[in-house]
Amino acid sequence: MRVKFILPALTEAKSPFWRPIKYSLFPPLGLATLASHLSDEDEAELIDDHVEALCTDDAPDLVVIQVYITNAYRAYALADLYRARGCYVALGGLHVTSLPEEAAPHADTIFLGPGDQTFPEFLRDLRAGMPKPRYVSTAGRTIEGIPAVRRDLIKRDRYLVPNSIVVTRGCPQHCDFCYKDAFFEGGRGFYTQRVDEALAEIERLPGRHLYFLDDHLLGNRRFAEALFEGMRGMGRLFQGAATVDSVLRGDLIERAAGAGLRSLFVGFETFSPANLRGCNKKQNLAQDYEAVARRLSGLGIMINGSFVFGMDDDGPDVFGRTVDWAVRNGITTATFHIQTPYPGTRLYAEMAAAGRLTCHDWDRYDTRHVVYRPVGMSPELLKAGYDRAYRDFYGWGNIARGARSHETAKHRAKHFFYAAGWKKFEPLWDMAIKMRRLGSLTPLLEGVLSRVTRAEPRPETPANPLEILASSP
Ligand code: B12
Repeated sequence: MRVKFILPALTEAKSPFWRPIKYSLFPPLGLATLASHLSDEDEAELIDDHVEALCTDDAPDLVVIQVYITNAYRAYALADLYRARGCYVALGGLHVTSLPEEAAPHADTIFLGPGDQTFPEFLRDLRAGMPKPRYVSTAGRTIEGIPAVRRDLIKRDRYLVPNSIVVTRGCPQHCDFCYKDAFFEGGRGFYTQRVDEALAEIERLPGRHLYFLDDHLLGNRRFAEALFEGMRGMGRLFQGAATVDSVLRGDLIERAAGAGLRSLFVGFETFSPANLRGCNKKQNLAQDYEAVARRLSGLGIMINGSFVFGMDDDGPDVFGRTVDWAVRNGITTATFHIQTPYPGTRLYAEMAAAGRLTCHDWDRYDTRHVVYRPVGMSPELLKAGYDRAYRDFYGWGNIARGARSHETAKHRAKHFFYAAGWKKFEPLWDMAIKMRRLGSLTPLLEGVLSRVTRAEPRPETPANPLEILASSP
């Protein structure tokens, strides 16, 4: 069977929101995971529309498309095109799970929830000539013992961070704005790989740097402890994501640092207790955010802080206060979001019931646009404040001020290099991406990087310095 896996891009590359550096960060791990269920006789191709030309004049037997909210329209158009040509089309992913009735007319089969059990079941049914129109992931969900990700299908040289990896699914928390509860409905909402399998997957990855894309890498203490224990001495440097409370609790974060954690994505989201209660982000309530920043800085771990603007307790002063706090506390890279109610979430249901949704164009549900009526300010003010927050945070003065907040010269240098490297040299990355030469800047940066991270390249494969610049999805 000839199978084509497609990750459609959000819009045409000419869109004003197109940032090559952002969309060349990570390969489509979800699709490469599904591809592992094919048999040796099958011919598989994996196309990532963000980083390569998508040719549509072929006619594979099966087309598998991953649908996010912002690529939904393009995904549906591609699905229609292939179905008109007689190909069997399967659609799945977050947006299909949120809005199955919207997706169904564009597919022969749709999938709700993670595909680790349902996709192999579908393949068996398809080969037997009896595929169902809908597969729903429910009981028996696990990633223990699933086959190794088909990394051979990933074109590594197209990505800044080809070594992305996921060793868990979901998250133990239940924030109202998150897609997770709907996606994992009817079964387990947080589960892990087996530690030995996760370590084997890490061993298979060349180079030195890893990026864990898990929603909450510290979410299961026992698993994380064993993982970090196993990683000690592997000589890896890695990035991941975790919650504020997990950074402050016990010594897990020290163990992570000992295993090579160098940068952490932390969901601070808001300083307002009313906002935190409003969105059910209980794990952040009454936590000392400054202590989180101090603890991580003390361990030499850079912070990619996530902040959301436009919750109901936010007024026009929220932007300045947030940027000021982030700079003062040495946050290296900041990801600001305009609150976005994704379909399927409790936030969406509440906004819809209150008649506050002002836009149903999914292209604009990208956390850069205001798609609802805010309470504490006008939509225009919210958008302008969000844009200003990015400009101010990444101004040269604030990059230098943030760097100075760290105690050691090494951390100050790392901070400056990462923050400036991510935002100030974007045209340089864009040029390298355009020339499909992401490795071409290696010699230039290698010296600088080895100074700031003391990274000795692993003997068998040289480290790619660009990988560790990409600390801010
Ligand atoms: C890496 C990543 C990116 C990367 C690229 C994505 C990529 N190459 O896959 C980049 C940086 C480009 C990115 C950008 C954006 N992202 Co993003 N991203 C992620 C992240 C962190 C990891 C994705 C991943 O690899 N997961 C691990 C794999 C194993 O899981 P998976 O991809 O979901 O695949 C499984 C299932 O979904 C299912 N499945 C998926 N497709 C299909 C298809 C079929 C047929 C079947 C059977 C099953 C199936 O089976 C897979 C195996 O279980 C997720 C958070 C997360 N933890 O998932 C956010 C996430 C997907 N991103 C999100 C958002 C909002 C965005 C942006 C809009 C942000 C922005 N402001 O620009 C953009 C737009 C992306 C786009 N193209 O439309 C949201 C999506 C919310 C939603 N409801 O759609 C998420 C969930 C983050 C969040 N917590 O809100 N992102």
